Amino acid sequence: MKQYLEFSQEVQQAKDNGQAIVALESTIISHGMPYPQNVQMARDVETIVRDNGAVPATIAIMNGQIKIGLSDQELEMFGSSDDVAKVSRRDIAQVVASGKLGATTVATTMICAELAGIETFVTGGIGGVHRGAETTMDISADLEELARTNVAVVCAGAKSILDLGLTMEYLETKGVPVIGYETDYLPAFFTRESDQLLPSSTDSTDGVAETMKTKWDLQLDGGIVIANPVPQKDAMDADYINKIINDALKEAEEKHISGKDTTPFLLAKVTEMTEGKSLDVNIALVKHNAKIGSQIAVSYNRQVN
Ligand code: PSU
Ligand code: MN
Repeated sequence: MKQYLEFSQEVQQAKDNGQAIVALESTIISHGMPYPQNVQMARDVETIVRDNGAVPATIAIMNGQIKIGLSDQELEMFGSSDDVAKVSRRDIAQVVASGKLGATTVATTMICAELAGIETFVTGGIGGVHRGAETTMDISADLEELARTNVAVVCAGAKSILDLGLTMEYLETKGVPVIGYETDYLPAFFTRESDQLLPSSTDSTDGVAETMKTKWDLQLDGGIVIANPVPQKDAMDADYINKIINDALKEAEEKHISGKDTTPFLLAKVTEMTEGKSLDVNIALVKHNAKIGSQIAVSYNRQVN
């Protein structure tokens, strides 16, 4: 297995020195945001992780290797190329074997982070149960991965392009803890709250790290969702963004968008229809997640060493 992993020098050094490391995904760069804001976001997030005492490891696939940590030049390539595959669990072997460029989703980044020995992962939003899943069966592989892979995912909840109620039901069935960070309700990405009351919440990053350690000490395999709402000053008006999301969903249906194209289509539509306003919010919340996630990673690292 190790033959497929290639650590950047920075991440290898962090491992050797026992420093806290934060995993970052690459699909958010290649399929989640437009160029060049995506590359700027990726660089800024890495800086925030470093400023908060951890080492960033952006994960992606290239030249038949799973890269743990990307150079500045590689970030630019993943952000600007339109020939990058969106890689979920089912696609990993093929993309690695073919030597092509692959961007890792939340599910795949969790798999690679676990292989690399990284327990904390920061992103924007997770995939979930899509609206209408009772007929389409479109349920993100991110949820199955959360059920089985031991990585904590710091996010701003999930977008209301998804059915948030069904997403919470699915996570409950699969035994995945969802911890609200300074919130009692599941954040809805662009807004601080949805109508989904969470089973637990905390305002302590040490407390989150303690729960991670305890869960895995108890051999309760699987991930943990830490739901960290978008900062108040950056949050969007719920009525405004929900109307746009509904219009985007309608257009996706009319155009018969399905499978792995659905989420990138909806993300791009929402960015377009808000004239970039949603992109600014997206970037703001990822940066906030990077700060809180790094603090969690540092605390976890201290507790296990
Ligand atoms: N949600 C976002 N931004 C994203 C994604 C989701 O707000 O970039 C990406 C993540 O990589 C996530 C993936 O893992 O989309 C989920 O895709 P799907 O719904 O096809 O499982
Ligand atoms: Mn899907």
